[in-house]
Amino acid sequence: VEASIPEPQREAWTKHEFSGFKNKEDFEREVVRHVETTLARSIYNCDESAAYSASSLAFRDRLVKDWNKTQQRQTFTDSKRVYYLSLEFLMGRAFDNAMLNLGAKDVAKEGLAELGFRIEDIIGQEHDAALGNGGLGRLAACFLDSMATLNYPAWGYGLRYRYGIFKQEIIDGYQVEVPDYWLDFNPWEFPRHDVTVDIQFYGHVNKTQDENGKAIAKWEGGEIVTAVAYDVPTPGKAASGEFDFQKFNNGDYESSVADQQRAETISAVLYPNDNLDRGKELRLKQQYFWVAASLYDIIRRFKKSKRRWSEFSDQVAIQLNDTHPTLAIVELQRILVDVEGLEWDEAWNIVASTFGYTNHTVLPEALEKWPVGLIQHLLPRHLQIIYDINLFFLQSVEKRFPEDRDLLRRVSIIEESQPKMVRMAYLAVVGSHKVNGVAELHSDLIQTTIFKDFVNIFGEDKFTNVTNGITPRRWLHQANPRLSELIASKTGGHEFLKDLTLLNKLELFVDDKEFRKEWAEIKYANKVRLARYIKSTLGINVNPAALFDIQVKRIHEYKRQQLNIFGVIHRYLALKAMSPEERKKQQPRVSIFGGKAAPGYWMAKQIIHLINNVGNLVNKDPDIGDLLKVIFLEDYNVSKAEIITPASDLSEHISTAGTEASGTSNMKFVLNGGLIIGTCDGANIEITREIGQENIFLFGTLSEDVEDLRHAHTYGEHPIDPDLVKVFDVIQGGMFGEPNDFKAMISAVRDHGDYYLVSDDFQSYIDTQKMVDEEYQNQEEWTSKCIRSVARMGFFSSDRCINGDEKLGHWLGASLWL
Ligand code: 4GP
Repeated sequence: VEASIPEPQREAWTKHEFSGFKNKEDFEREVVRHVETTLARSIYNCDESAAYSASSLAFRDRLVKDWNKTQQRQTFTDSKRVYYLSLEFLMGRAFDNAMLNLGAKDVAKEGLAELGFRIEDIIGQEHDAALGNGGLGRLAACFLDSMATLNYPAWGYGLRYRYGIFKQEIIDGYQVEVPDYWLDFNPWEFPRHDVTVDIQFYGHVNKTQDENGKAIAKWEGGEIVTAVAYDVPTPGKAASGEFDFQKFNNGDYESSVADQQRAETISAVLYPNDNLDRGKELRLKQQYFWVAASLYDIIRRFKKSKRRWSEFSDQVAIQLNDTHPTLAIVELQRILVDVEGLEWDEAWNIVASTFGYTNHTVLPEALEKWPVGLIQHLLPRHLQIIYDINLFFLQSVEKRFPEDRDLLRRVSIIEESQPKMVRMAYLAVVGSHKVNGVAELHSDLIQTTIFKDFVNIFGEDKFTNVTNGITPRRWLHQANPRLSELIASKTGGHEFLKDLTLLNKLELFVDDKEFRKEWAEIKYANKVRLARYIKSTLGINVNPAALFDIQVKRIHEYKRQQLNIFGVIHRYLALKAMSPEERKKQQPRVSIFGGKAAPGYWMAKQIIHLINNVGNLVNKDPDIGDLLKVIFLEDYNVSKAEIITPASDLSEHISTAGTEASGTSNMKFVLNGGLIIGTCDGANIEITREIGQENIFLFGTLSEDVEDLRHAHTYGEHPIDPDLVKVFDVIQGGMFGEPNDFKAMISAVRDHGDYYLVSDDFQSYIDTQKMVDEEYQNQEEWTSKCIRSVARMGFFSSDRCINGDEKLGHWLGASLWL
């Protein structure tokens, strides 16, 4: 390990090495010191915000010690590194997570109490780091947690957006977007102003020859934007080893003067689209800026080890989180050929064995394509390389399948459309050694639909499945501390947080009445907490004893919040038609919604509007009272999910079969002791396999029947479900406000082919909800189902995704990434 301090002076360093706080007194001293010095406040002048700043700095100091050691250890052992490239990291809050993963929350809690603060209030001061849209970004965050906990030498590379996903406000029932400036105080990052790299855009390519007649391409001119590195250490659960190396310095970087103005606009804002590609030039700029800077850093680290290029892919694994970083494939080829002087084939072998690609969706509107002309303009050399990659690829296909002319057109990286487009997913497949989907059904689907031809060309082994997972540290221990304690008391401590399969020990206690009672009490307390939150934010009283039915996720037609709200209207009409005696027998329910719509997604915004308008009427209806409440929670995000998830009795995962690649909130809800109503889609199928079909409420069309139904809608008769017609009638009659506002929603089902099969699935949805009501009456049995389900959720830890599955021979950690 390099170190700049000579041997004789090191003693002084060792003697004064900062060791972090160890106990309450130390912690308090650190907090007071930070308030007085770092924050420059006079003593006793400390509000909750300052207390948060100082406490998080105290933890950061401790964290960074471990982190430095980890870095040194990794440099020393010089083993293969994993680089996770993701344009989104939906991290949420860091403070609580850091306290828990360092095992020092009690110390902080007592220390803060002595200083005059409640730890919950201090935790609540932190701004979410919301640099992601939804599932894809949150998966990246869970993977970081797992990689840190499992001690992998891993880095996540992302963009430090100044504005994360917008803040959602609901005004008169409509979504309004407010910019989310989150960087006013962020103690968790380390700016590395000395680690900068110039990134080039535009310009032209100059082709010359060297003295041996070898062609040389030089990318010249254009515009330079300087990238500055920021480090954000991720604490793993009980991480760190006993290594005690000297700090190594990393001051060996060239600095350069940045054109601040332009640089800021590139990384200013996260594109707010989930499962949707918008093809904006600035987005392409963001992508290249980020992959070029990341590769620079990756190669810099590789070069330190003084190895040969042929060893690159033994030392470096780069995982592409969706196609957003696909330009990294082209950029690495460019660096190897143009800058390092390798032959094309040699370079390509290195490239294609370095990258792995994860696909997250089969929705056609989400598959990324860029106009050839745009790439030509912005990245002229890269376009040439893409054309060459495509040429050599198509030549190899032609050789193997000389008869099949149409195949070349189908698999070409260049789509011969007007304008011509670069198909990023195809480029990612061609340039990676492994391609995975995120749940079994999804991985099967990509192999039989969008990548079918590529399976023929490259063989089945290149394509695999890694079913998503979630980190139990955040999504059980942090979000549901009481449940975590109860589980620990029965399974032999908190070991299950690092080996989630240990949850299976809970099966022994399913019939234990006392245990069930404690379990139910915790669920009730979590519902009370959510009820209080609803009261404080919306002013609406909900009864915690009612069935809490929750659907929180991005608003999208394929996720079918419209099916849910139509079902709620159907329930309301049914209740209104009952006599007061009959009503008394009904199961009270609180229907809770939350989620953002992309600002330009008009239909999704209509859905939000309808939900709010239904709530407005139903919640004030004296005939209904506690029997039905309809809640739309504003600005759903990670920290709110931590309150919402533990409070569900039932959660909804009701996408049209074949559209939700995996889903991960389904896993979070079950892990927190809630049941699911869902379709046979994404990871719902594997959840069912694990927990047993008697513990889940499945309904609706199967994915293999979806295409036939769509065909029938378009070319045959498409009678709308009569109960759904009644729902449409009251909406159109103005029961929930101006009918015109909801015209498009209804017409999508009735007049435009019902692409998402809302009408087809309506009746089975209603029937299944009825079953839910009936089963909920038997609370003892319901609780047993919840416990059994949690006991069987071990498979869904994100640790399994990183480590691979024991039974399958560690195929992700060991052979896919590393
Ligand atoms: C999401 C998928 O929609 C979701 O099913 C999956 O669980 C998640 O990725 C993580 O794999 N996809 C996106 C997207 O967020 O933008 O494509």
